[in-house]
Amino acid sequence: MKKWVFATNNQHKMVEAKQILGSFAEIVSLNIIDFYDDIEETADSFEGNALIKAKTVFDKTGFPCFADDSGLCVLALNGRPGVKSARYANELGPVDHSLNNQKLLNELQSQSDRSAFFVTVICAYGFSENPIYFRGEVHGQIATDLSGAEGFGYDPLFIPQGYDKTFAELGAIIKNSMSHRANALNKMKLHFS
Ligand code: ITT
Repeated sequence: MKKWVFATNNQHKMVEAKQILGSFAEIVSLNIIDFYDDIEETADSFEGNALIKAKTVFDKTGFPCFADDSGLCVLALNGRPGVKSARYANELGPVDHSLNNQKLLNELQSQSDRSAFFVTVICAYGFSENPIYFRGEVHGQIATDLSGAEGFGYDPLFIPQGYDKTFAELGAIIKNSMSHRANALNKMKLHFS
């Protein structure tokens, strides 16, 4: 089985990637290759930040790896929080999912259009001369209240198209069969098959 380093510090992404990739590859985390640095995500695009993460790990360790930069884009907010999804409510401080969700509900209070989509851009770095990108999206609506306990981040507010429950209510099996991350990772899987 292939061994692939996933350049992430987000354990939820790690668990999802393992479920999505299944027996296609063994996913190795950063501590296994002795990488403990914090990586500053300074780009203004998902592609840019995914590249920064994957290139930083490859340059320091020499291990080919892939990184995931993701976020939620809300149409009525002109695409915000977008690349700033992790620190939407607390730009300079720690990531606080519950504050992020509350801010999103407040900002959408008077909006009738609650359409939104999640994006994941995967950057695979060190496998060939140039970085390779895989983009996945899932479209849906932002709920008017938080529901469900599974997943992470904005999952308690995101209702994917064709469902009437949030990702946090639908659970991992359904989320991982159709999510932005699944769409991007399945493209990567196909590319390397
Ligand atoms: P790494 O950079 O270490 O991979 P991170 O959590 O900092 O982890 P991002 O910079 O890509 O990752 O930020 C992603 C944010 O977008 C995350 O904090 C959530 O708020 C949101 N997000 C991304 N994917 C999500 C998902 O599947 N479900 C819910 N929220 C998600």
